[in-house]
Parts: sequence; C-alpha cells; structure tokens
Amino acid sequence: MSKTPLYAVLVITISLVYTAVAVTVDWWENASLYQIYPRSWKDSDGNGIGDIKGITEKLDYLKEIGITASWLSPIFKSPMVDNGYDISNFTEIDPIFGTLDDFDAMVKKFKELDLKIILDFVPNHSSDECEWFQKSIHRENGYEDFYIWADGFEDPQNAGQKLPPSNWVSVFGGPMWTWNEKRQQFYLHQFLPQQPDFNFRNEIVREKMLDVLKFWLDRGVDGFRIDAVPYMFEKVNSDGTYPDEDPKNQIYTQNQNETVELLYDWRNFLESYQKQNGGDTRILLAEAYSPIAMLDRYFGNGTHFGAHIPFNFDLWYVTKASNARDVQRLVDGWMNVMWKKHQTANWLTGNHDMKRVIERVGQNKTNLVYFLLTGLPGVTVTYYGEEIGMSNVGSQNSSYQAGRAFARSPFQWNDDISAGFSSSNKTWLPVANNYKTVNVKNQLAAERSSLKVFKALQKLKQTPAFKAFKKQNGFSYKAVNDNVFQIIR
Ligand SMILES: *[C@@H]1O[C@H](CO)[C@@H](O)[C@H](O)[C@H]1NC(C)=O
Ligand SMILES: *[C@@H]1O[C@H](CO)[C@@H](O)[C@H](O)[C@H]1NC(C)=O
Ligand SMILES: *[C@@H]1O[C@H](CO)[C@@H](O)[C@H](O)[C@H]1NC(C)=O
Ligand SMILES: *[C@@H]1O[C@H](CO)[C@@H](O)[C@H](O)[C@H]1NC(C)=O
Ligand SMILES: *[C@@H]1O[C@H](CO)[C@@H](O)[C@H](O)[C@H]1NC(C)=O
Ligand SMILES: *[C@@H]1O[C@H](CO)[C@@H](O)[C@H](O)[C@H]1NC(C)=O
Ligand SMILES: *[C@@H]1O[C@H](CO)[C@@H](O)[C@H](O)[C@H]1NC(C)=O
Ligand SMILES: CC(=O)N[C@H]1CO[C@H](CO)[C@@H](O)[C@@H]1O
Repeated sequence: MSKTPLYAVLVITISLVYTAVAVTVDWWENASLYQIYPRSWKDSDGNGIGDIKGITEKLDYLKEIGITASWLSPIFKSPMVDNGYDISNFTEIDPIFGTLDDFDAMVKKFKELDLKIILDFVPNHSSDECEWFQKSIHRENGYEDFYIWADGFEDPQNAGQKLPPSNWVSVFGGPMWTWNEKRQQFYLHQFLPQQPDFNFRNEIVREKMLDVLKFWLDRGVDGFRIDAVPYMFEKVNSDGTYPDEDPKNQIYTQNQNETVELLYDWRNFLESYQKQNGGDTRILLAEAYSPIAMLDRYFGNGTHFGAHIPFNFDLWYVTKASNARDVQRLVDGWMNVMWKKHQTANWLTGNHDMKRVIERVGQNKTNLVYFLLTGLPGVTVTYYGEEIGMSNVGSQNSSYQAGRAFARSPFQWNDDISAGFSSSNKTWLPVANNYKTVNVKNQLAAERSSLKVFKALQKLKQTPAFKAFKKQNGFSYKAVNDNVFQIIR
C-alpha cells in the first residue's frame, strides 16, 4: 500500500539523449496504430451508422495526427448479433458498411497516404447463419466436422433428455454447448449460441481460413488483428469426450498449446505470401488477455514465430489512484519479458470492450497516459476518440454496459449536428453530451488540448531517439519517487 494520497500529481518526464545509432526497424516496429470502430467513426450517407466511405473521406485526419497504420473492427457480412463479431461470410462486406468497391477505394486512399491497413479477423467462430454452419448441421459432404459437435449424455433423471458433453461455461455465461434438433447433437460455442466455434483440428477449416486471409491480402491489406486468440481450441480426450473444468480456472477451454501452433501457421502463411508477392511485411496482431508467459509464446519460441504484436493491455491498470511506483511495476512486468528476447513492445490506450481512458484515470491524467504510450518503446495503439479524451456514454447500469457499447459512441469531429459524425440527428448510439466542447475541430484550433499533446508526442516518436529499442541500451525508466516516473530515451 502506498502512503501517497490519491490526489497526488503523477508526473512523467521524458529526457532525450541523441546519439547516432544505426538500427534499422521494420515498419511495424515503430508504428503508431489507431483502431477505427467503423460503425462510429464517420457516416457518409446520413443513416446514423458509420461506413467505409466515411473512413475514406476522413482518412487524412489520421495522417495529420501522426498515425501510421489503422486496424478496423469487423466490416464483414454479419447478422450483427454481436456487432459484426459474428460473421456469416468472411469475404463479403456487410451492406451497412458499403461494398467491395468502397473497400477497394478505401485501400487505395490508405496507400496514397502511406498508411497501413489492418483488418480484424475473427476466427473463433462464425455466425450460425453462415452457410458453412448450415451445411454442417445437415452433415453435407466435407462440412460434417467443420464445427465441434458431440452427442452428450442421456440424462439419468429425465428419460429422453440430453446432458451436455461437459460442464463448460461460455464467456457470456450459460453452457458452452447448445443442442441442435436437426443434427441431434450439441455444438460448442465459447460466446453466444449464435456463434458456433470452428473446429480448427479439421484441415479443411484451416485451409478455408487461409483462403480468407489470401482474399484480403490480394486486395492490399497489410495484416490482420486476430480476435479472441485464447479461445481457439478446447481440450478433447483421446476417446473423444470432453473433460469438465473448474469455471474459475479454465485449463481446458483457454490457451491450449495448439493455439500457439495455429498462430505460427498463419505467420508462415503471411511470410510466404510476402515472398511470392513482394511488398512490405504483412503483420499479425493478436488479441489475447493471456498471462504474459503465454503472450511470450505467441511472439515465438526461437524457431517459430507467431504474432508480431500480441496486444499488451497493461496500461489499463493505470487508474486515478496509480502512483509512479505502480506504473513502474506495470512497465517492469512487460519490459522484462521484451528484453529477454529482444521483442518489440506495444502499448494500448483501450479498445471497444474497455472503459475510456478518461473514465479510468480522470481528465487530468489522460495526458500522462499519452506520455506513457509514446515514451515507452515500441508500437502505440490508440482506440479512436482517446486522442481527444472522449468519455463513456450511458450510465454504469444501462444496457450500454451489458452491450459493452459504453466506449463506442460516435466520434466527435466538431460541434455540428451529431458532432459532425452524421448528417442525421439519429445515430445508432447517442453522441456524448460533451461534444460541443470535446471535439477534433476545437482541439486542433485550441492552443493547448489533449489532441495537441497527442499529436506532438506522435511527432516526437518519429525522431531518432525514439527508434524502437529491443535492447536495454538507449532507453531506461524509473520511478524517481511516488510522484515522478522518468523515461530516458
Ligand atoms: C520508422 O520506420 C519507418 C519504416 O521502416 C522508417 O522509415 C522510419 O525512419 C522509422 N522511424 C524511426 C524514428 O525509427
Ligand atoms: C461468401 O460470399 C461469396 C460471394 O458472394 C460466395 O461466393 C461464397 O460462397 C460465400 N461464402 C460463404 C461461406 O457463404
Ligand atoms: C504445452 O507446451 C509447453 C511448452 O512447450 C509444455 O511445457 C507443456 O507441457 C505443454 N502442455 C501440454 C498440455 O501439452
Ligand atoms: C517451437 O514450436 C514448434 C511448434 O510447436 C515446435 O515444432 C518447435 O520444436 C518449437 N521450438 C522450440 C525451440 O521449442
Ligand atoms: C484538474 O486540474 C484542474 C486545473 O489544474 C484543477 O482545477 C482541478 O482541480 C483538477 N481536478 C482534479 C480532480 O484533480
Ligand atoms: C448499479 O447496479 C449495482 C448492482 O446491481 C448496484 O449496486 C448499484 O447501486 C447500481 N448503481 C446505480 C447508479 O444504479
Ligand atoms: C432532427 O432532425 C429533424 C429533421 O431535420 C428535425 O425536424 C428535428 O427537430 C431534429 N431533432 C432534434 C432533436 O434536433
Ligand atoms: C476476447 C473476445 O471477447 N473476443 C471476441 C470473440 O468473439 C466474441 C463474440 O463474438 C467477441 O465479442 C469478442 O470480441
């Protein structure tokens, strides 16, 4: 426990020491990434929902604030039971967002601006409306084992009733197995029943997924952010049954070793694609709320390599109450692993499932989070809106909380109708009340603002002293006392 009162000011100082170091870094190692949530970034057609054309229209903004690459939350065909994370066709654009032509035009604009584009890849499952799942239900040739099916057990208490194959509990609560009347079997879903899990032990599934990656690579994307990595495999016994687990210690349904191997396969695929087609490195980002030892293996094991950037969510633990020594502990935890194997670190402000930075640290400390984000070595990842200090929408107990929508409100471009996000005053989520003052236009015009600080730091990041250091030389940090955290570059 620290003796520092909660109102203590946390100061972060960055000292620059310029020396000539000849280190070449690949584009992604010093990238400033930005996550666009397409529904909420810019609506081009006035229906209150953001779209691809809107992104193309506003892309210059990213260039202006020093971003070098962007990843887009899913824009694929989906019944939208889980806002696009339930995909019914992995190679079609959902009409809400536009068409494949719109997509191609957007990619072209990315290239013109020399920005990289990363797509979200959601391999943990498909929608139950996906043609593949429908074929699997009907045991069509080649699709029998596309998903994970099991008989379950006769219920000794209720004749004719079935009990699920194991006691596994889904991420959203409730059993991980759902009975399908037609096929007369249970299927597995780590998330909603409308999101059946693929069977990645099936070679055909693996091939289909590589086809999906190739489809988008051929259209010019620079990499993929892989969603929900820990959930890709579940343990199966050698006799085909599924072992029960303690729901508080999910040893059989998360972080299985095969997950790491699948990542290595995908990395291989991207590398051979580059060999055949040229161009810059295509990268893998991995979303994994996994223990750091597992993340370490996601990077690679010395002979095999996985994700270039397994997301590091540690800045999330910087809160209103954090002092400099708390920050040091967080940074140590991650950097010690990075230095051991000369890996490239990465730091995130937040994402579509996390509370906004301003809610976590309070208005007065948001700039400090930007300083950590940029001052620490490696890749920065900024969730849209964090650069202007957008707040959560909806109260703690509202449906926003349940739908994890609190950090997904329309982007605040200016003080016009719907904050300049849409020409309509009806938007899919309400615009936050503070948009008249908290918006891009205001903050770019102001002498001092969150956005100005953010932009200045991103500019600094492109200077030689900030080159991505994979080794301990040329970079150090420490908590000088409870209130001052110092970074030397
Ligand atoms: C960052 O990477 C790019 C692409 O490799 C390179 O051109 C640029 O010089 C790098 N900047 C710094 C500061 O290392
Ligand atoms: C996805 O859409 C494409 C183009 O419309 C179609 O050829 C393909 O069969 C669809 N795939 C699935 C899995 O539905
Ligand atoms: C998973 O892989 C690790 C590292 O190679 C190994 O130590 C561990 O025993 C493996 N676990 C299982 C269940 O095979
Ligand atoms: C790395 O992982 C791969 C795939 O699991 C394995 O074949 C290889 O032996 C491992 N290398 C080391 C050094 O452990
Ligand atoms: C934030 O900073 C302003 C200006 O320095 C100050 O007036 C205010 O009290 C601070 N708020 C908190 C919660 O510390
Ligand atoms: C929100 O819900 C929690 C738990 O149900 C309850 O304890 C709390 O008082 C509620 N807060 C508000 C502001 O309604
Ligand atoms: C929304 O726009 C409509 C049509 O332009 C207008 O009639 C209405 O007053 C507006 N509502 C609000 C709350 O601004
Ligand atoms: C970790 C996580 O929740 N990953 C994604 C996997 O799928 C679910 C359900 O669609 C998504 O909501 C998650 O974002």
